[in-house]
Amino acid sequence: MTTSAYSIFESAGSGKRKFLLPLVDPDKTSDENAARIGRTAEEAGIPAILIGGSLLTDGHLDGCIRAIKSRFGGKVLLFPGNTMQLSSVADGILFLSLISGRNPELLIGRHVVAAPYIKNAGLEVVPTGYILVDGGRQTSVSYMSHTFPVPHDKPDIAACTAMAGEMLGLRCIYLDAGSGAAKAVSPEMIRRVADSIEVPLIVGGGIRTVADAQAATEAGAGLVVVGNVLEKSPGLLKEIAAAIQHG
Ligand code: 1GP
Repeated sequence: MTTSAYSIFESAGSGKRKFLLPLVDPDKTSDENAARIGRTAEEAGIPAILIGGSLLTDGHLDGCIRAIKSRFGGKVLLFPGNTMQLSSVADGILFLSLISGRNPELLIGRHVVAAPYIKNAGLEVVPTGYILVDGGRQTSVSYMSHTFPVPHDKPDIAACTAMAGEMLGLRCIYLDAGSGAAKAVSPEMIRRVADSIEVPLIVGGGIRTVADAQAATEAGAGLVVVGNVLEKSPGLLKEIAAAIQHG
């Protein structure tokens, strides 16, 4: 039986394993670079790669996924910025509900539009409570979604939001300071959220170094997402994976 993406997340949720999830933005990544990231991730023992971005300007999503999969045997999961970013070539999707916001379109509206495509494509669905956290500057997500992030120094708000998401049946929580955040989600907030929920916790946004990734996992993140910095320093992928993926 093939492993589901969620079972990978669950093993991280139980605290036994920690994983790096590289994030590939199809708009910024050539096929050649996507294949290279796939090969490096394969060599580093990474179980899944996320793919998505705020915008998709060149329709290159399917090709980018195929390029990753040409060298990578793990899961390629959609992390869609909008309903234009769906692809049956992927293995699954983080079905994101933006629970830190109060924009009904991103809590349920776009999901209604996307649901039949996702079902027909046979994608594995991972219902994900997405919590946007202030990372020190306005992010594309905040602008595009018309939502305010949770203040950086309000871990209680993040924890209560995560608890409510779990109670609503969401199967993982993603704390995101947004791509290129000036400051990553604080260890204090990660700890407070991790202590408040049972489901796997993903943390990303502004993680640039091995130390940043370790700080996130030590505070309770099971899965750490790194995007931007891998475009400039591809070697970091293996370094971060080696530092956090043990056990
Ligand atoms: C953004 O969490 C991801 O949604 C990754 O952020 O690009 O800053 O690593 P970075």
